[in-house]
Amino acid sequence: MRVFDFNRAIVRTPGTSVVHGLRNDHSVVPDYAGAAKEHAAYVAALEALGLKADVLPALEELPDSVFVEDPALVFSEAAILLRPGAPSRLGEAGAMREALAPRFSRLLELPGEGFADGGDVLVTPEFVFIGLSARTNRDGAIALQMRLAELGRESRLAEVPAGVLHFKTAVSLLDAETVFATPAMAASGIFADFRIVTTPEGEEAAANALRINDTVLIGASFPRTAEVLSQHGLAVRTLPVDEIGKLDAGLSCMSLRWSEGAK
Ligand code: CIR
Repeated sequence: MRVFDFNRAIVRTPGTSVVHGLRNDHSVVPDYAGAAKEHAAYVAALEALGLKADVLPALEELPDSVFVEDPALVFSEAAILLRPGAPSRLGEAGAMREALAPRFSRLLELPGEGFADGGDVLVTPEFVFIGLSARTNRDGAIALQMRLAELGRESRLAEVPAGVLHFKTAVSLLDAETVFATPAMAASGIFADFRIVTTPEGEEAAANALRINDTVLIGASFPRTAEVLSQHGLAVRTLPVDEIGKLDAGLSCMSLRWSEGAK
């Protein structure tokens, strides 16, 4: 099985409170109807790619809870409940525990009191990168390394470039040996063992692409990215991300993905 082969997903419907989600730039205001439409298109795309997507109900009291990638990390064999690094998102872990318990026979928790967001975790075939960011601190990252080791998974810590929310804001996996990264991430040296495709100028936000099975999902506002990735022989599918982009989010953030029944 390849690390980007999936047949299951968990997503959560955005509440109307999503417009109050955390964001860096308060000069732009996300639109609820638009965000809901983008989310619906995203779920339809996952289903079209062959995933069974379980849609959890909206949680109005947790504005960022649509970004289900952050409070947990899931694999075929187990799920790990994380501890989101933003105070307003802490409650998402408890809600996610309820969703994961019936779906995973092995559910691990992050020991200690450190913080770790799933957006800072990039799974590659050989090991798992854990980005140190404003959301994932060293204690949380080391605690996550312990849990990953219990699952027989090696991991490496890496600094997230300054001003970048999550590790995966700036990089995604295109295939087993290739990443798609912003120039800053590409220059960091973290991906010295990988082939790097760099985001076209002005399309740095496209770095949060999402490889699912034989397709790469990218934001529809990144035409040059579509061209570049198609030239690399990848099947590209575009999705609207303007509203969720205003919430500093991208395509990976809106689902937890795994391959049920895989060895
Ligand atoms: C936040 O700031 O936490 C949300 N507004 C966006 C989370 C994006 N999640 C991700 O990149 N995994």
